[in-house]
Amino acid sequence: MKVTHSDLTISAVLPKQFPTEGYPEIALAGRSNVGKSSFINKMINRKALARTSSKPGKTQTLNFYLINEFFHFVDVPGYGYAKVSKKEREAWGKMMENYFADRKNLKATVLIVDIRHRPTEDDKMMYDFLKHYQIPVIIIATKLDKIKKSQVNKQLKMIEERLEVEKEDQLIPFSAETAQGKDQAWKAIELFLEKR
Ligand SMILES: Nc1nc2c(ncn2[C@@H]2O[C@H](COP(=O)(O)OP(=O)(O)OP(=O)(O)O)[C@@H](O)[C@H]2O)c(=O)[nH]1
Ligand SMILES: [Mg+2]
Repeated sequence: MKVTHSDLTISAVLPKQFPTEGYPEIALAGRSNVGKSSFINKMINRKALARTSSKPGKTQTLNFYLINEFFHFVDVPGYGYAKVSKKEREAWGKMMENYFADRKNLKATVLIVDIRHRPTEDDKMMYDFLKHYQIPVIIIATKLDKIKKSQVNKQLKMIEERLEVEKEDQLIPFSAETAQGKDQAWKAIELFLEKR
């Protein structure tokens, strides 16, 4: 997809704030600081439309970015950041449940993992949560620029085994630094946007 337009529609917390125009949605999910917002920016050729940070916990709300007046990327706060109170974690869980459990517009979720690391228990829970709600998942193994070429296949296999990735779900190596994997990621996303 050639992106010519991108804009923040709304930062939402409560369901009543979610957009009502009916655009299809592709949501992001992943550990705090893994690179969700960077993924969006690279896909839409914007340096900083989605706010990123080297400190975890940058994204705190559900941010709906309208792309080409055609669909929304929904950036979500990450999980697994240790310095979060029980209360904050509960609020996060409630917000996620509110969105993922019953969102008709949601066509697929891009689950971002770090290609360098074994997916965490939280990653596995997130994947299982999405499968439970029968939400199609595209898994992006990001920060590809941080490992040697010779390591890529081994890491992908490890991730696939750890998450017990189901046959219908794609696993795509990606880098927000070099844009590797960008075309393949767009192809995967477009497939779900056409299913309307
Ligand atoms: N080298 C490299 N760095 C990356 C890549 N993607 C993201 N980063 C860096 O990782 C850090 C976190 O990126 P974000 O996009 O803010 O992560 P996030 O998942 O949105 O984080 P939260 O909003 O806190 O959940 C930033 O310093 C990015 O520059 C990548 O592909 N390669
Ligand atoms: Mg973010």
